[in-house]
Amino acid sequence: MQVTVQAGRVVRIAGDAAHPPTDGALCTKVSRYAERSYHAERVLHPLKRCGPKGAGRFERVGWDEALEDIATRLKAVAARDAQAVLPYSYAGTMGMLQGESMAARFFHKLGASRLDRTICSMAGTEALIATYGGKVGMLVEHFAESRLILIWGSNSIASNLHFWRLAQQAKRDGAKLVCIDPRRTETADKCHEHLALLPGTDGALALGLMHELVVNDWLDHDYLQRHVDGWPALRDRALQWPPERAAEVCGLDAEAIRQLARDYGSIRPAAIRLNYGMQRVHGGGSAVRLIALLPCLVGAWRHRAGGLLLSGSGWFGPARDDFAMQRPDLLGGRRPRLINMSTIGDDLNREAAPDFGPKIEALVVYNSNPLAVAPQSRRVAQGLVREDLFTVVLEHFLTDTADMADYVLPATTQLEHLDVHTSYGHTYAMINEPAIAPLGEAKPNTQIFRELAQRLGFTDPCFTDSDETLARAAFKPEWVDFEQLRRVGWVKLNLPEAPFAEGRFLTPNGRAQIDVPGLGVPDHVPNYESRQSSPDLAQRYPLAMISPPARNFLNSSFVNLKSLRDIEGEPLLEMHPDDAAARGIASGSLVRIFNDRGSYRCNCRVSERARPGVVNGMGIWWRKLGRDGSNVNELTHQRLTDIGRAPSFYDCLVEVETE
Ligand SMILES: Nc1nc2c(c(=O)[nH]1)N[C@H]1C(S)=C(S)[C@@H](COP(=O)(O)OP(=O)(O)OC[C@H]3O[C@@H](n4cnc5c(=O)[nH]c(N)nc54)[C@H](O)[C@@H]3O)O[C@H]1N2
Ligand SMILES: Nc1nc2c(c(=O)[nH]1)N[C@H]1C(S)=C(S)[C@@H](COP(=O)(O)OP(=O)(O)OC[C@H]3O[C@@H](n4cnc5c(=O)[nH]c(N)nc54)[C@H](O)[C@@H]3O)O[C@H]1N2
Ligand SMILES: [Mo]
Repeated sequence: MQVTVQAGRVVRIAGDAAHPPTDGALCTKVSRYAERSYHAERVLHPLKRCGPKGAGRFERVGWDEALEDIATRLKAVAARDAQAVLPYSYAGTMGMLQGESMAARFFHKLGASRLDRTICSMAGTEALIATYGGKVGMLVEHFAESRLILIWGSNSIASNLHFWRLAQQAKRDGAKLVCIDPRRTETADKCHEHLALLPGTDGALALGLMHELVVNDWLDHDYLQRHVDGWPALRDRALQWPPERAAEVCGLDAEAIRQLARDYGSIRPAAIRLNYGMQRVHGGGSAVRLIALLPCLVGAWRHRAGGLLLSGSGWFGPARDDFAMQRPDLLGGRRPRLINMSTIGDDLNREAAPDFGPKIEALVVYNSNPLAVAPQSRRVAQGLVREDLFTVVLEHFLTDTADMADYVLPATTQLEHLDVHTSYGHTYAMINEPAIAPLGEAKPNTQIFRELAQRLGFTDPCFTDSDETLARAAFKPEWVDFEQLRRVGWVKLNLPEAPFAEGRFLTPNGRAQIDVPGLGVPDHVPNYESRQSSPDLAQRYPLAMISPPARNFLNSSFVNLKSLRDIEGEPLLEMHPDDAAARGIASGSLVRIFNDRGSYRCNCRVSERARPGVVNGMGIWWRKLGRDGSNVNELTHQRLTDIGRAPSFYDCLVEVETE
């Protein structure tokens, strides 16, 4: 991102044409980053609650007063049991400095509860690690040369624009594009085929494809034999999944599955762009394991434009120096409990118990908006409104979560602070130089935790490291030369072009793993909530609801930008014409979506973007900008995925009625 500054003010933001992965393009939302940073509602001074808990009424206070009071409160809680303090952070910024550097040091030294950061990607992450030994895959640039691309559980045009450019290039050169997604997305519109399967049935589809690859002998026996452990067991399982059976589970035509298998078995090189959308269901981990094995069956890895990419963030593993940044040694011998961020709703409401530990008494939120993004938000709200919970939120805006705080501390945006970044879509390390001075009294997260550390009497010299020092320590110099990073803006990791052409996966024996200790041979795992797995529930709530990102928001970020909100319109539910007709719902009318967990009112768009039986609750709106102070997470639940302890946002039954 190139930022033009005049008289200390940002006047223009543009992509950098010299940066290969982005090729000069910014997505709509990030191109509004100046509007976001100069927003009239930016929090620019520390704020202290002055109304009832949760009312969002604050008065301006000075930094000294705020930090002194926060330090006193945290000290008092920690004196009883530091585990009663919980940090809560995620993807607001994914920078290594303003994410988990000084913050991690601070909470390690304090001995606070540790946060299990599962909310986005953990099912897929652990599935890839089980299969390949790391969160690694194809290098994204090589998709441009693929002849067949399966875009699987990803609305790339909306959420992965830089990959989409490469897919389009392949398409122009004659590649076939297939989209596998319950929703007819903008991306599906532009693919040659679209398989609109039921949510949470991807594992069954993968097994149906494998069945066809086996019975037609479209297999790379040599690759399987040399580079994969456990194939016979998976072959036996696949033989139990003829396309008719898979089609029944997936809500597809058997012929569509046969055709996809024929393509995948014959077109070379074949690439899969898997994305996290498909792993937000009960069986998400198993489904990723199955899909991740497909390239081994046909030997797709032999070519640099073949294989699979879910996330390549694991390629940065050897390059990052997380130990230096986060200093887990500050824990000493302590091993504080782990709280799963995806069950924050329940955990904020738990009393002290032997299998839980102390009640959560203090919560420090940064880079996240849990009240909007965590599942079953009614429970999250119930926890945050507790009078005996002390909550501090580091933010740019008064989000739904910030409204529940005792203190809101103004944080800098990426225009105002230094950071370094990895990526999960490409393999370039990047630097984020500050373009302007902090606005108002905002401070970088690092600085806020530095000052808190000082007030808590943490004298270890690591608590005075500057951002410059942190940035220099983030990467190992043999991987990323800091001077080059500074000079150019990015450094491409030195990686093999076709990393698994000769096997050499990151597992201990270098072979891909099918029968994994503790997990067994992967199988289709049905949703918690579906017509097939919970027929009684489906009687009352017959529609499956998914809640993928809105194109013009980034999770719950950017929802408060008028120019983007004007494009999105208002909170929206897409419903298929048949389902709408059965309920007497007209397009554009107000509907109530409900289940046993809650209800949410929004506008209904009758549209074939929704498949029969599935409704699409778009985007993560701020609750307070929705209709009744709620959003789609009012309906989701806190049950976890089969692997990785992650939320199953898209595994959710509802009913819809007109208002
Ligand atoms: N514009 C925009 N871009 C974003 C984000 C954003 O909020 N907005 N979020 C960022 C973040 S944090 C992440 S993790 C990534 C997410 O990146 P992706 O995982 O690629 O997310 P989506 O593009 O939402 O893809 C999810 C797609 O999966 C589909 N889907 C839902 N359930 C299923 C299922 O059971 N099976 C299959 N096959 N498909 C299913 C949805 O309809 C949707 O089209 O995107 C990042 N980019
Ligand atoms: N129903 C449903 N729920 C979902 C999803 C879904 O698809 N459907 N997607 C899930 C996914 S993939 C993810 S990753 C999570 C994301 O959930 P979060 O990580 O909570 O992401 P955001 O909602 O974008 O909130 C990030 C907040 O961080 C703030 N922020 C940004 N930069 C900084 C900074 O430098 N300092 C500080 N202090 N604050 C900063 C922003 O202002 C913003 O309010 O949501 C999950 N929730
Ligand atoms: Mo995410």
